Amino acid sequence: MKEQLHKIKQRGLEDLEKISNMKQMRSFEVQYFGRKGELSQVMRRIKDLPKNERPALGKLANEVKQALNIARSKAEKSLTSKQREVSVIDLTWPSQPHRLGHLHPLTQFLDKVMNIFTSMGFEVLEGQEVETPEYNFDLLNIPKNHPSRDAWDTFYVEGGMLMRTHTSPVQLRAMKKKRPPVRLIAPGRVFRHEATDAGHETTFYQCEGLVIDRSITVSNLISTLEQFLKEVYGPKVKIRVRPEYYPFVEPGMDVDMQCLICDGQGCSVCHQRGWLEMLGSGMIHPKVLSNMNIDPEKFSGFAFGLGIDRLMMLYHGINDVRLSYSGDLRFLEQF
Ligand code: FA5
Repeated sequence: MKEQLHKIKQRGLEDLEKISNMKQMRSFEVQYFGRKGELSQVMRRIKDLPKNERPALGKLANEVKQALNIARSKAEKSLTSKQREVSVIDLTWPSQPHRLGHLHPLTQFLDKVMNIFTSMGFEVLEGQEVETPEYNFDLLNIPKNHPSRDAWDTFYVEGGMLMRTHTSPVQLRAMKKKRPPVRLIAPGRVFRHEATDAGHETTFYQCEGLVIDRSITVSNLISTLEQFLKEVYGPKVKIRVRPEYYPFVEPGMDVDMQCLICDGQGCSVCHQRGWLEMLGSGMIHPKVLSNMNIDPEKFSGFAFGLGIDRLMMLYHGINDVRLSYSGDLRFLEQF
């Protein structure tokens, strides 16, 4: 057995010198150290030897094992990293399954909104996210030092430009090229410098609506919005219209919807009111019509700004607007 152990050691050291990749290294390990490996088999037989021979042979077997192990790890280190790579990459191994993404719930909801309005004869326009103060405020009848500029504080960027606080500037931009009659919507992102909570974000989506023609009245405005909300939430949806001040409309009004998260009982999303403001709207102010080079004596119109995030929240029963922008897959994968 002593001789056998010496032979195993010698052959093992010779075999190690021939090894040129990790695959060979793994078979070497199995051949010598594996459960059925040569060395293990010899070591298992030591217990059957006469008692007085066991210590010396046990010691020798351990020395052989240790020597082979040290030589093995040296040989493994000296294998180049390239050889290692080749040995561990198995090109026939099946690849990881691909996870398919899908449209964000806000994008899906915006598609729904656009489908409803286009079916009502509206066209869809896109506006710019970086605006001039003139279009975001002045031409909308919000001159410098007007207190409502405070309510729409925003982020200013280089060159005196700002991140638009609402989609309303698109009304003016669209009317630079168009003449009445017009019926259009302009969805897009808007930005505000404000504290966030379950119902408020600093970046969110609005969808502007604009209709200008002869003899347009408040009842056209209310019926259009009511029709839209019923298309989205079903005929039983409860809405209320209340007067609101916006400098660019006269009269101005907000449309609230009964909070579907708490069924009107009051929750953190609706600030315990049971109602949630979904959009601002009104009849376009004659001054703004004039800024569009439209004669307010001949034409009238209405405009609205839908809060897409809140409409989407109520549609899906989501209780925090910030989830939409969290990038959390546990949230996104539900849609
Ligand atoms: C406006 O932005 C007006 N431009 C709307 C308008 C258009 C009025 C045309 C008249 C005519 P307001 O600041 O209220 O209004 O915002 C409109 C809607 O955006 C709100 O009803 C609400 O649904 C949503 N909204 C407002 N602030 C936030 C916010 N911080 N986070 C999420 N949604 C918001």
